[in-house]
Amino acid sequence: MGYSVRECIIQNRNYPDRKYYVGEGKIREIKKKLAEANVESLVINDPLEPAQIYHIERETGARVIDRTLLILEIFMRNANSVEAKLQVELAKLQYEIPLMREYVHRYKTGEHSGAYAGGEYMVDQYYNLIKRRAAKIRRMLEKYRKARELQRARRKELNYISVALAGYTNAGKTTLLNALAQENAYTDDRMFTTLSTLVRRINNSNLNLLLVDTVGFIDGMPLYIIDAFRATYEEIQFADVVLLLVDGSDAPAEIVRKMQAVVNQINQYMARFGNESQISKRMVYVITKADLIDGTKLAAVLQVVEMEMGVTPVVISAKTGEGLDALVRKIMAVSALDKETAWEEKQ
Ligand SMILES: Nc1nc2c(ncn2[C@@H]2O[C@H](COP(=O)(O)OP(=O)(O)OP(=O)(O)O)[C@@H](O)[C@H]2O)c(=O)[nH]1
Ligand SMILES: [Mg+2]
Repeated sequence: MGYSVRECIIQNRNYPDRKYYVGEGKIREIKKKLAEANVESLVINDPLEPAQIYHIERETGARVIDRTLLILEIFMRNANSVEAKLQVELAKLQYEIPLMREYVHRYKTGEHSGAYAGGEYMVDQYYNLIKRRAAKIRRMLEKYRKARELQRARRKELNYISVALAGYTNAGKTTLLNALAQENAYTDDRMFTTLSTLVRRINNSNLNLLLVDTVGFIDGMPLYIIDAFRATYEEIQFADVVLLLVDGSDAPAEIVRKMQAVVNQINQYMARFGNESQISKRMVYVITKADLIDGTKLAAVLQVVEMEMGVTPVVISAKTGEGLDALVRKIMAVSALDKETAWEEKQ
């Protein structure tokens, strides 16, 4: 987000403090540091309870940005289509409603004063306004979802095989789409560069493959963000083949952690919205940025992934083109398998 980081503070605890997240002594220490260094914001790398945000802000006077709000800020900065903007706004409202409730509660019980000069009535009014806005956005997003559904049906009629580019944020999804479809979509070494889906046909006239770029995953992403982006994640749910991309230039343990985060979130999504559980059969694991890894590290990565995830990933570099042919072959094999299963199930 362009913040300059003054200091990182870590506290070892068995569990987070209910009131301040860190201990009471620690929060005073932080308060002192903030005042001395003239720092305005406190970023906390975990999602916080509304009451914790309230207490930390009240104690330190700093603006608290928890992990969820930071993700939302990045989303807000990067949303550039009408649909993505609405999705982010909805997620932001979902974030704010419980926080509002917390402040309203403190206000009503007299614990907090001044923040809502204008009185209880105004607060209630604002609260209702937020709820009405959220309902309105949901209705608008529903129209986009319907439109996507129609597009998918049309693609199916034309016998296209849809391939969703899913995976951790910054894994190289858009770069792969650019390489396979000779497209020029915007990529960047930052998180959540892509917030709108983009559908492109693969640049090979013999194959009816459609690539669908999607929003990346990150661990600790709350379900209501996934919820708000439902129309986007549906592209994964209904794809014939789902590529699960993870950055190969990370450490092996990090690669596994990211893969697990993505799989968990897709499973969470499917448990909520999906009615078929066979998505794992349609998944292809892809290790990206092979040009940044040497042979020894690659062997270590493959071993850890096979051991921990029980899968053999395809290794590619969108930059050099390495592994792209093998990936396309794998996609064709998985989609053929899918058709066979569907046929068998029908019998
Ligand atoms: N060296 C190397 N860099 C790559 C490769 N693929 C992607 N990158 C870089 O990785 C960064 C992220 O790439 P993107 O394609 O934007 O990643 P993404 O998965 O679409 O990211 P989000 O949309 O932010 O979730 C960019 O700086 C790319 O240039 C690759 O094969 N090799
Ligand atoms: Mg992208």
